[in-house]
Amino acid sequence: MKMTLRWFGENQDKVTLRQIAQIPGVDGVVTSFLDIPAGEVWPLERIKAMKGQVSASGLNVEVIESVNIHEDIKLGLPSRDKYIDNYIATLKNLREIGIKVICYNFMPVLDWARSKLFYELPDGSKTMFYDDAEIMSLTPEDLLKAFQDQSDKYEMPGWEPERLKSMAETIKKYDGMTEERFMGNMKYFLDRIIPYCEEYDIKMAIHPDDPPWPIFGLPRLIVNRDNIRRFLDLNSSPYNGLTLCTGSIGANRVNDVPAIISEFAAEGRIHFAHIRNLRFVSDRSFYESAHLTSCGSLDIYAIVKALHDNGFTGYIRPDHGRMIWGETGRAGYGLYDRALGAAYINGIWEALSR
Ligand SMILES: [Mn+2]
Repeated sequence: MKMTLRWFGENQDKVTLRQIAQIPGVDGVVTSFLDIPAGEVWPLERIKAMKGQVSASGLNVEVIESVNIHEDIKLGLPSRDKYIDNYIATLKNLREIGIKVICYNFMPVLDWARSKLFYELPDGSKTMFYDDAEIMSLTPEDLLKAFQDQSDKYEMPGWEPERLKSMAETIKKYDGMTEERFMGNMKYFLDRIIPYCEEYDIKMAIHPDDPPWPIFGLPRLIVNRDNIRRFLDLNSSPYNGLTLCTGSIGANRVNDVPAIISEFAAEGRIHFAHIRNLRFVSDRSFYESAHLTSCGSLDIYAIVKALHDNGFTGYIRPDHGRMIWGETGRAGYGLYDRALGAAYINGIWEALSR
């Protein structure tokens, strides 16, 4: 297991590489270029400069989160081939700096959703809150505006204003999109890129849908054990794998997260794990708690044990944390609570390994 922390890049993150390098047991960062629109080729010079900067801090960079998928690929439009070619060109450039895993998602139009980005808990810490009734009462435009109003001026990944400018039109294009056709579009994408991934030794790791049920009438498929199985069967190469996000899969209380991890880790299909805890307020309403099992509704010990006992050798990062000790910054991505999460997960791992 290799412990990492997400870092959003120069000028995109208050948390510095130096701070990350000082967290015990964190060897690397997971990063991206938020300003490059989906569908464009990532320039090799920028990739190399980023690698140089990360290495100078004594950290590795072997995971990219995310290289986003152009909407035309998800929609299965004729223009998708051009964007898939660009995706392959980006993979080729990322191979040059030794990238091993790409985290991505195949969520239509909208990425993750929350009703509050800085919900204050009784102890004064602030965290993200999801309330399904509230989300369902909003239009996608309302939600985008709510995100922008709350985000403390940071551009939220997946909610880039540029990408969402024509959100209503893009959502319309999904009219009549069936699950079968959507799965077919996933398969088309995978079958074209996976041979290159094998050649470049870069594993694809799809992130589950967050929350794991449809919002705004759009299909969302990476939501439970059976659908993950269908997805992995679309292309049986081990290079077609998962980012197992405990908070996304765990948001549906029917999902048995440790069992899902055990099954797919044993098959070598989990390449990257996002570990966070949630506390349910009701069935479809929760906030993101501190990582400890005792702080939330998920059994983080059982989750880490499921990875450990099934031979997981990939990357882990603590997922969202709360804002504590007066810290401000990018919602979910402060330094302190995530550092505590990394230390906690490292502690469980060490105990399991001894
Ligand atoms: Mn996640």
